[in-house]
Amino acid sequence: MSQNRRGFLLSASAASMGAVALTRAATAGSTFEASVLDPAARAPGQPGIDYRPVITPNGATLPFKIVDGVKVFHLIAEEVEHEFAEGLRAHCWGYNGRVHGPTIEAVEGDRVRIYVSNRLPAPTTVHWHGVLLPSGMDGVGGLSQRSIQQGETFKYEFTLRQHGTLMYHSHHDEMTQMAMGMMGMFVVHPRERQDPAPDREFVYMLSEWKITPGTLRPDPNEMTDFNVVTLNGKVFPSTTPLVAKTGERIRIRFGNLSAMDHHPMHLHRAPLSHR
Ligand SMILES: [Cu+2]
Repeated sequence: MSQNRRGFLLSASAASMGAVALTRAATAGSTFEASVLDPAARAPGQPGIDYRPVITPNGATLPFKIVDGVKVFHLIAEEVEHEFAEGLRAHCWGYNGRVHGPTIEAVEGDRVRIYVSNRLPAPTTVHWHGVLLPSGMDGVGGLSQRSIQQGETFKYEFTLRQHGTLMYHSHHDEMTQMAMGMMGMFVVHPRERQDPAPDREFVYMLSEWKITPGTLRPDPNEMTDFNVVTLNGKVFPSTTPLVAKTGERIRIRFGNLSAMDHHPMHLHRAPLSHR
C-alpha cells in the first residue's frame, strides 16, 4: 500500500468520524496528491469567478456555504408531491422538496461535505455515481455503510479529484427508490478554465417512470414497460425551453438514470458546429 493510498484511507475513516483536524493531519504526509487532498491548498471554487454556474431547466442548484475551506451542502431525502405536467401529479421521493434532487455543483479540488437527512418512511443512502471516492463514502447501503435510518443525518465528506458530469442517487433498495425519483446531477467543473468556455451550460437528468392512471405513486416494480419519460422530472409541455443567443457556445450535459432505456437526444432544427 502506498503512502498516498494509506493517507487516502485514513482521511476516509477520519471524515466518517467527523474529525476534520485528523483528516488534515492524515493527508499532510502525502506528497503527490497533497495539493488535491489538502483543502487548505485549494481555495473553494467560487461561482462567477472560477466557473459559470450551470442551468438546470425546471430544476435548481443546491446552495452551499463554506466552513473552514470546505463546501458544505445539505440534502434532505423526502416525499414530494411532484407535477410532471399539468394534470399529471404523483407522490414521489426526492430531495429538498424537488424531483429530481437539485444539481450539486463544485470545482475539481474542492473538499465537499454533504449532510444527508432522511425524512423518508424508509432507510436510504446517497451514492455518488462516477465520483472517485474514499472507501466508506460510496453510499452503498449494507456494503460501505449502514443505511441512514428514518430521522437520521449522515455526513459524507470527500475531496473532488476529477471534473465531469456526474450524478447522485439512492443506493438503498435502489430500484425502488430510484423509480420513485431519488436522483440528481453532480457537476464538477475543471479547476483550470477550458478554452473556449461555453457561454451557457445546461444540465439534464433523464428518467422513466411507470405511473398507472388513477394511482397516486410511481410503480417501482415495473422493469420494462414505462409510460412516462422525463427531462429533469418534467414532460412536455411543462419542459422549459433552452434559451440562448445566436452565436453562443452551448454545452448540454446529460445524465440518464432510467431503469432500462437509452435516450438519444436530437436538437431539432438547430444548426450545429461540434467544436
Ligand atoms: Cu449509480
